[in-house]
Amino acid sequence: MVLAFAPIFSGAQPSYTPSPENLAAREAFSQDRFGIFIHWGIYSMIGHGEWVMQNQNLDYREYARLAGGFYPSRFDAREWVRAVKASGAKYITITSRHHDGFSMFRTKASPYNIVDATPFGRDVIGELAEACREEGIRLHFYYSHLDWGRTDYWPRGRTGRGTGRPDGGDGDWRHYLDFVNAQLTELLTQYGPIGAIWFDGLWDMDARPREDQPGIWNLEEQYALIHRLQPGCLIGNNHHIAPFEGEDIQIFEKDLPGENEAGFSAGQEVSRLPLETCQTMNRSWGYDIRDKDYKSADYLIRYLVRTAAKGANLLLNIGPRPDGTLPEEALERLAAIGAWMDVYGETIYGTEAGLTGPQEWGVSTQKGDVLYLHVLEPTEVITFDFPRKIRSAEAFPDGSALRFDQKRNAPAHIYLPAAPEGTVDQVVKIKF
Ligand code: FHN
Repeated sequence: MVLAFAPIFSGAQPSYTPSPENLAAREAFSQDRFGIFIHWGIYSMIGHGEWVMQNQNLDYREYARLAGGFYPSRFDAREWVRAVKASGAKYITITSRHHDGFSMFRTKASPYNIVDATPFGRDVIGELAEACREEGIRLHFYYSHLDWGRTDYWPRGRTGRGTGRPDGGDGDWRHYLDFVNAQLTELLTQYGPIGAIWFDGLWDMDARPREDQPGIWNLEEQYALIHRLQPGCLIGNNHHIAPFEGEDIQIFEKDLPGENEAGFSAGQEVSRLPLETCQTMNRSWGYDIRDKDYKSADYLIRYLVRTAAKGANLLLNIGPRPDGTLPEEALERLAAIGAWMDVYGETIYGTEAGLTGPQEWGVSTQKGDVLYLHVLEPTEVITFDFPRKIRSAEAFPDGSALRFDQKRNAPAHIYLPAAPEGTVDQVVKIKF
């Protein structure tokens, strides 16, 4: 039996006008420039990433038995938050529920959750919320629209077809949407102010036209609910297409805005909303015991710089182990990025894309009448077109004056001292 989706609403929040709280939250979000993504769930026990249920066609009833053995004995929310804070990141986005359908938080909407279904019995999201509050780190929730284990998630999308759910499910899509609303309500009433809800999985139904998507997923009601419960809570949706009405930020997966290297961003123009790029530290989102292919700290710092130069935030992912620890490789990278941000944070936080677009030698960020040139490819002279008169150029952070010339209708040149061996990013600060 294949049931059609009952038409619920025609579009996402019609003619949405963001509230003053929401506009202030957007501004604060854009100032942050750097956040940490955490993909954690019972799949971490298998150690083959968060898609293991789909990739290995695991039966949903058998998979659910994992919960009975989930006991992350070394989980310490404060340790996580301190490591994140030391990296210079300003917020954490954690998977409250991923596609496997297991809720990592206290919920009355389903017994399949960390408090009721595991011997651990602790609300890790609640503990994280408290630690974030203590340390001044904002908390965002990832929330999967799609579900590979619920029988009311029917008709099925293009994934999760091999998890053994009965054909036809129970055919009650409205029931599923009510469950989603109930969980969103819990997430926004149990844990204090939440910076953002980060949806994912809408692409599961991408065989259906774009204009049908808000109706299928009930976005109008969901978005209105979120904004009613917490007007300052930002809504982002990793649907890989242009934002729908009611969304407050635009997300790019493994791509800098305007680029499409990963292949997820083909259908999305860069909007005027605050932007965020999410990226993995190794190749995986959820913990994969086989994956030691970590990007170097230098690479990640440069990626953060490139993201800021696009006027976007970087959301850098970590997949904690089943015992609740963060892999050492991740901790080392957090520390290295933090050491760099301690010195260079001024050139990243609160900046926007620089007037000078990407060049062969690097990129630029800007704050008011200050431009930061980030030289990522060593060179002796940087050449760039700049529409404003340069008043001064100095090396950052030491402040030593740099020789420059700028003639009318000709590119400007800045003459650089040799960068010490191992310089990740040679920064020039220009006032104009
Ligand atoms: O399927 C997910 C994936 O597991 C992960 O959560 C990423 C993060 O951006 N998003 C989805 C793929 O688009």
